[in-house]
This record gives sequence, C-alpha cells and structure tokens, in this order.
Amino acid sequence: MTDREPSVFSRIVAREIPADIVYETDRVIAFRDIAPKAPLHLLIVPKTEEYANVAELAAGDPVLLAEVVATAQKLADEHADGHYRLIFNTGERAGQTIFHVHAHVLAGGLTEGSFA
Ligand code: DGP
Repeated sequence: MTDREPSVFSRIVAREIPADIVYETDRVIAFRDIAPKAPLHLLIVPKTEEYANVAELAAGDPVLLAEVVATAQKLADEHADGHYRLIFNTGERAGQTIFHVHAHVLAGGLTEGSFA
C-alpha cells in the first residue's frame, strides 16, 4: 500500500486522463509522449507503479523488463522500420520527472551520434 497519489501514467492506464495509446496488454501500455523529442516518441510503461526506475524493475521483475524491451522492438518495427533509440532516464539530474518506470522509444530524424 502507498499513500502517494497515483502517477500520471497510472492515471492514463485508468483512463482518468487521455493519451494517444498505440498498444496495450495486461502488463504494459504504450502511448505518444505529450512533448515529443523526435518524429516518433513513444513511452512504454508497465501498468504497475511498483517500480520507480529501470534498475528497480530489473531487480524486481526482469520478465516485465523484457516485455518492455520486446514492446519497444515491436512498435519500432511497426512505426520506424526497426531503427530506434531506447532511453530510461534514471534520477532527477538525468531528467527523470515521473518516478513510475517508463521507456522512451525515439525514432526518425535522429542525427548519427546524437544524444537526446
Ligand atoms: P521522464 O522525463 O523520463 O520522466 O519522462 C516523462 C515523459 O512523460 C516526458 O517526456 C513527458 C511525458 N509526459 C508527462 N506527462 C504526460 C502526459 O500527461 N501524457 C503524455 N502522453 N506524456 C506525458
């Protein structure tokens, strides 16, 4: 149990706030980032908010992490010919703002060697 407010991503899962959802299973959801940094910018989010970041997810449920990665590949295959960047911001000083683990899938218009 937690006394924290549900994360914005849990509120998207619950359909309490709208999102452009592109894929969903019983364990993960994927939707377009509200402030895209590339022509394709998807977020893949485990439905549980038990894990704040990717290291916690890897330690707590490695199969679910593998599902997130497989979802990234599937969506990149469908939307970006299989070429994409997969980013997990971890920690405030690395730009993490939502502490409910999520993968950024970025594709299209990326410069070789660029770092987003
Ligand atoms: P991070 O900075 O790694 O914690 O990424 C959070 C991302 O979530 C950021 O790129 C913006 C996105 N985001 C924040 N609020 C919303 C929202 O309400 N809807 C959608 N679709 N994306 C959101």
